[in-house]
Amino acid sequence: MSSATIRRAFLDHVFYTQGKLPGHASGNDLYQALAHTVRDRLVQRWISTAEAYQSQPSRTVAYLSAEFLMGPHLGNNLVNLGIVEAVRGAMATLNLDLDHILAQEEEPGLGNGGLGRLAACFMDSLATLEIPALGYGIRYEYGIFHQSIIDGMQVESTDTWLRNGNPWEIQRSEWAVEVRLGGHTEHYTDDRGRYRVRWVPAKTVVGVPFDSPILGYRVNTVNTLRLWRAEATEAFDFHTFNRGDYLGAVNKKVTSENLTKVLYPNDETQQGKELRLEQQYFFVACSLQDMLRLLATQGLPVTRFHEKFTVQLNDTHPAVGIAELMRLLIDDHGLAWDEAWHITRRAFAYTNHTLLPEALEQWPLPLFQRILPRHLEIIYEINARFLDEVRIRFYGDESRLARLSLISEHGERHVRMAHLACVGSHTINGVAELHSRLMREDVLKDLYEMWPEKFTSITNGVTPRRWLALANPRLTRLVSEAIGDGWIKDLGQIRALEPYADDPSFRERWQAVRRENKQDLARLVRDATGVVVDPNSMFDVMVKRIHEYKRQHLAVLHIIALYHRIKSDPHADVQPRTFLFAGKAAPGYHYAKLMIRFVTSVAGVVNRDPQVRDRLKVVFLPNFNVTHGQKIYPAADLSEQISLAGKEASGTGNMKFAMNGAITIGTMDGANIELRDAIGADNFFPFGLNASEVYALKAAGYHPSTYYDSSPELRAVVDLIQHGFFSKGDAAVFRPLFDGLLQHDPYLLMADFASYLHCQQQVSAAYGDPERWQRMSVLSSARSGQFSSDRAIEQYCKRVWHAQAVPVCLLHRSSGQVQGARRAEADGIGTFSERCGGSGS
Ligand code: 26W
Repeated sequence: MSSATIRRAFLDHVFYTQGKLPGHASGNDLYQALAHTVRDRLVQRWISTAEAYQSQPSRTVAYLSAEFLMGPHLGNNLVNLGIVEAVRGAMATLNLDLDHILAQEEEPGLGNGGLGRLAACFMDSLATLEIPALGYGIRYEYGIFHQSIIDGMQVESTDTWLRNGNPWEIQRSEWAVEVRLGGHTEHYTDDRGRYRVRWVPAKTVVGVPFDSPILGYRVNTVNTLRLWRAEATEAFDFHTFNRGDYLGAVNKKVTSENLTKVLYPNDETQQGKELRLEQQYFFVACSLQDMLRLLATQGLPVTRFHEKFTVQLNDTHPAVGIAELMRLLIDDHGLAWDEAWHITRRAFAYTNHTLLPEALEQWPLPLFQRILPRHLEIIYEINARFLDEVRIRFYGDESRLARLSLISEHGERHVRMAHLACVGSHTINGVAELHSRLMREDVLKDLYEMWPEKFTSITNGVTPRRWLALANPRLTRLVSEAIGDGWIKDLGQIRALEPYADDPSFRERWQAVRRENKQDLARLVRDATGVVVDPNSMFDVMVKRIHEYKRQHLAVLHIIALYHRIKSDPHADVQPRTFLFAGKAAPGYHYAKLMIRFVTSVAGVVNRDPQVRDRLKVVFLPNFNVTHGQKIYPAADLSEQISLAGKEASGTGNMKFAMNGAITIGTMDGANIELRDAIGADNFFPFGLNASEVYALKAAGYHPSTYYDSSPELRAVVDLIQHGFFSKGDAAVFRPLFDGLLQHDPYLLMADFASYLHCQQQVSAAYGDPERWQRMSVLSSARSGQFSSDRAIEQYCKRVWHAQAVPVCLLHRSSGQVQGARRAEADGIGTFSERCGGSGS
């Protein structure tokens, strides 16, 4: 693909697609034109992939997720096509800057945080590993809210990511499906004397699929991300319409379309909101119908559903799919219960992403009954049969029955979605070793004892394409010059970098790269916040959703302690640091919003104080998203992973930082433990109580005030806050914060404070020795290979999905090869992929 071809195609799109002369093209016109140019280069691969999958019987992974936090597509597609430099050159001949054009893309922020971003990394790895896969989700019209900081506080506004159109999607109206909601069921006996159920819904909505291409790295595979949008049915209530109530009828249409209007911005707190259950059921019902359609196009009967599809539940959000598949098989396809259950249990697998009790989904029975009356009957039946099994296995253990039931009877009755997910799945996994163990020993203990063989652990991973090759081109160049570029597809190879840690000239180049990255970030910070930060200072970074268990406020206590040291002794030995925070708080999570205000208030004082401001800077960068992450991870010196042990299921930011050469300070939580083991204890700063110590301390009775009483430094810090030092003398502002800390402190900040400060002291000492720090930094990247999402996907393929690669061979539109391939197959001349061989040309 030559620079001249790209240039020609681009200019054509400026003219024919955007309808502009190049001289009049806006930033968005240029972006749209380039996006279309690149999309055109994907189409042939996309169609070839569909043909390859269609023409052979391989298993397809259906990844069901209420969230896909994809981030911008254009740059990633350039990386995966291997044409970044060609395109940069083509743009340069037109006096255009590629980076400027890339920056025009509105990122699809269709996720809250870790879970949605994991789904995106998995889509990249599935395509790169040439695994037949479909991502199924919701096409939210408004993604995660936009965050601004006004007077130090979070202010939300809507994310209108679709306002300029989305060049990456193709609407597939011909595959629209109907989804029923509400109403009641009727029971009858059919003409063959069988007991049947008819669901009479209160309303019907239409699901329209929008497909986006997901290209693998340097392969022909282009998988599909299929997101559903809700629309009103065609005959949307013509009764009302005929009665002359046109506006009433239109209003019903609006109501249907509300279903996919907005992403719920809660991360880890479940509220029993009707619309959310409707969203979950809607996209799952659409997706299962779509799979049944695909099965039919291959001429396969529904009884072979589980052979063709392996359905992964990304947390419990799509778990209602288990009841929906049962309903489809029994009510629509006339299968007997046992046969339907056999198929369902072999099709589904469930990933748990959280141990926090407040995040475990439970739906109030009346609400579930109102929206999904037939599904509730099916869940009752699943439960009755399941509890019969439990009765036999655990004879006489009545309390176990209550604990295991799919229906909780504490207070108002609820449907427990995690129990449904476990009962209906063949495999259940946690997302890091510790998390999987705590899952077995705590939240899902009874289910584990029922079926220990179903449980496994697959540690999360992140894609090195987006998080290194795209986000950190300078480091990518340096690494590839040293060890070749095989690591981009096989991150284990990055270990070959290890010896370079001892090479002074390499370390110098390493440091130069990191310095330039820091300068870039400093510019971004200045433009976004007006704060000028010094790239020579240590960039100490904490970016993630704001949550008490993640303990951003513990990092702030450290900052206050350093501030106090300098104020008490201007000659105190304090390593210059820039503290960078970013992350969104759920709009209804007041305590988290107060934590943001705490960061910005401390920033206000520290950054203004002439005695301190050249040594400490504190910044809260608004609106953390994938785009910002791509600038932040490559520029961080220190990665803060300081959740209370036992609370963070895995974390994935920790991996992005480590790959990019940041050093981690972290608790023994989630994947931090495996990260420390991989990178080596010498190159990692662990602190704090571990999960069993946390458990023991809480069991023994935790008294946070004893730490306050016995530590003068902690007392000084807390007193400054209490006296309103960071809130212009208004002691009331942060009272909820420190009252909580001194009285209950559920996340044990007081207990971990001393250890954290001590560890930070060691971090400072290490940073003060640049040779040591750069060596650690190189080793951090070199030993991060196992945290590639490719490794995670390989494990899912082997242990959970039993899915194999299907290399894709390019079909040529003009040569009639498409029909040719189909005919050859019908004639029994081998399979399409066999004839193509290899990974195509
Ligand atoms: C129902 C409300 C709700 C919404 C989202 C509950 C739970 C969630 C997600 C499961 C929260 C989430 O994103 N969890 C994160 O998943 C990541 C990917 O596995 C992990 O790395 C993080 O540790 C975990 O917090």
